[in-house]
Amino acid sequence: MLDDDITIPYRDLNDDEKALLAKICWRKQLLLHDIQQIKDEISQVINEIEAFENTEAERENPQEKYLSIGRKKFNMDPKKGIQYLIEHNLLENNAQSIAHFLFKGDGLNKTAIGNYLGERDELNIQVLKSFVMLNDFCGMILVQALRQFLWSFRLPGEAQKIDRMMEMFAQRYFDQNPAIFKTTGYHDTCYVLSFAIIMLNTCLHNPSVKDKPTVERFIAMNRGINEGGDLPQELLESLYESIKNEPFKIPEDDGNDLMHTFFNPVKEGWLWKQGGRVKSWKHRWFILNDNCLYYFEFTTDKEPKGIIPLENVQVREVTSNHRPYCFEIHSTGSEVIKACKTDSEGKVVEGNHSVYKMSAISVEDRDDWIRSLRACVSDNPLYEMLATRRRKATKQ
Ligand code: 4IP
Repeated sequence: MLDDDITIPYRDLNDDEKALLAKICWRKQLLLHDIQQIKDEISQVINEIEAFENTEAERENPQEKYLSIGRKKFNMDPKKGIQYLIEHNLLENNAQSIAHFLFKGDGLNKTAIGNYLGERDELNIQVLKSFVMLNDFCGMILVQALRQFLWSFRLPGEAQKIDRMMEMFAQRYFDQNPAIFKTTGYHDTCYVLSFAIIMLNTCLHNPSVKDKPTVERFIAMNRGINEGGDLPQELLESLYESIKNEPFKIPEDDGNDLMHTFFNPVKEGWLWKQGGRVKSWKHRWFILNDNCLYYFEFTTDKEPKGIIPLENVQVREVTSNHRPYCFEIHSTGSEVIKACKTDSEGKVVEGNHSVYKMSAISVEDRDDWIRSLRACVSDNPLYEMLATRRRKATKQ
């Protein structure tokens, strides 16, 4: 008998033993094959039973079937889906019932929920109100409340819609946590702070943002937003820590809308830039940060060759006979764009450009630059919206 612990090399086996071993291996193969076959048959039977049970359930309970069709319709066209569910008595024709359905969200696509909640019709606005009211933010720190809210649907891409949704969020949070802010029914502070948190999230967790804000900078950025006064330092510190330790989870998107660019505004890379007076093209390394566009001769340079503050400018796609994938930063008036650069003698001088024409390396790269720049220029509707609120919150 062979001891379990002793391994005999194959070459030391005699012919009978080799034949026996071959037989055993073959049997094992057959056995494994049979086991696999049995497994396949079992899973087929399970599938058939499940399919049978589902049809039975639908036959017995047509509501289930209508509900499933209604959800699919909603995901393709939210209004039609809601209409369908109302017609089949699965929803009452009122804002509360619809809001409950969206809040539960079973089987619903978060983009579709966001689109429905963002519509301007009276019913949709009422549904949005009820939806926000279903959230319980009592005693939550603002970051937690934002996490919950921004995870329940995907914010749509239009500034007006985002504004309306964030406005209702801020009002609800304020109503449930009045002690945190000044007590005059004033929720602009909460609105401004919510966006400050969203931006902090981008800065801390977007790998292309090199200059990570410290807690002191975050506190300084939020000076005066509590009706002209400051929010408690401990509050701002706890918001900062929460975002630092755990980034926001936002529902997947197609990466092609305003909110996406707002979350990811920073970019860097090589571009060709045309001169202002002399129209030569130069290969420059660009960094987009803090609402400014910087360009350098080499990626390792400490000092930029030029700085373009993104104020009173717009960005557009253009064509050029000399280079492909061009876009332009142009002034909103007819004046020269405010910018500074280092001249050939190393002196800092004003720029001469009424447009900055750039050429990217591909269509995608050009479109990405245009998107990222637009998210940073101060006429971005989201920045406008925020600036208005900030003025109200700081009582300027
Ligand atoms: C220069 O051309 C470069 O293109 C400069 O770019 C540009 O300055 C100059 O614009 C342009 O005359 P030459 O080197 O052929 O003389 P860079 O500074 O990146 O080297 P900008 O303002 O684009 O930085 P004008 O406006 O000074 O002519």
